[in-house]
Amino acid sequence: MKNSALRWSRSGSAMGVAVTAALTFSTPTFAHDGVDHEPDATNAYAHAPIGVMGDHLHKAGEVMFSYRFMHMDMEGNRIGNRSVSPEEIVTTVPNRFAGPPTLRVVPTEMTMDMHMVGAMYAPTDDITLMLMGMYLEKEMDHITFQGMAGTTRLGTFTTKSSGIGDTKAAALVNLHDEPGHKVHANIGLSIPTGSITESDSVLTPMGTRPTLRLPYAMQLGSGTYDLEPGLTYTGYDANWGWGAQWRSTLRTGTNDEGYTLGNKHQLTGWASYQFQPWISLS
Ligand SMILES: [Cu+2]
Repeated sequence: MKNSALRWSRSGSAMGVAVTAALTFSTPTFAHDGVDHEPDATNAYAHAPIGVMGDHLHKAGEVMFSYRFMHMDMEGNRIGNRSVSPEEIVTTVPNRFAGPPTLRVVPTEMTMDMHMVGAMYAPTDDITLMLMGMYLEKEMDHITFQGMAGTTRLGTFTTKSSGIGDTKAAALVNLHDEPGHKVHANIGLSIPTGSITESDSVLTPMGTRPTLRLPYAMQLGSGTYDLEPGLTYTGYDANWGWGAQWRSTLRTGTNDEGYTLGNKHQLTGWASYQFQPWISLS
C-alpha cells in the first residue's frame, strides 16, 4: 500500500546543470596535420551539449577520457500541464493498489547527481568505440498525510539511493563526412550494472517507518540490456557549430524484478558559436 503511494506520478519542472572535462590523446602521426582547419574533437565547439552522448568521432589512434557531472532537479507535481498541490493529490488521485482510496504519500522534489566517466578510442577513422560508467546519487522528498483520508500533514521524509548506474558501450560509425557536414550511426548497448533493488525507510500514514523497496525512478539501473540505436548529424562553418541527434533506448526482456521500463525516443538539436577556441556557448 505505502509503496504504491511513493510512485513519482508526474515530474514537475525540471532543471539541470552540467560540467564536463575531457582530455584527448593522439599519437604524433595523427596529431594535427595542419592541412585543413576542420575542427577536431579538441575544439570546444566540435562538441554538443553535455546531455548528448556520442556526438563525435575521433581520428584513428586517438584516445579520449572524459568526466561529466550533471545535476537534475525536479519539483512539484503535474496532471497534464496543470500544477497540483499535495492536498489535491491526496484527496483526488486514486490509489491503484490495496489500501486507502487515494494516495497518502506525495513526492515533492527529486534530485539526481550523475558522475560519468567515459573513454573513447578510434581503431580507424570511421569507427570510434565508447565506454561509459556512471555513479548516481538520488534523493526524493515526500509529504505523508495522516490516516486514510483528509489533509492533515503527518510529516515529511527523504529517501536516498546511490551507487553505480548502468554501463554504456557504443560504436560510432561514420556514414558521411564532407567538410562542414558529418553523419554517423550510434550503435549502443546499455549493460545493467545498476541496482534495481534499492530500498529506504519511509513514513507511512500510520506513523510507522518501515524500509520499503523504492519506486522505479529511485532505482539506479533499468535491470535490462537496452539497445541504444541513434543517428547524429553535425555541421559547422567558420565560427558556428550545429547538430541534431536521434537516440532511442529499446529495452530487451524483463528484469529480475519482473518489470521492464518504457522505451525512450529522444531528438536533440543544438547550435553553438565559438568565441575563443577553448570555450563555446550552447
Ligand atoms: Cu571523444
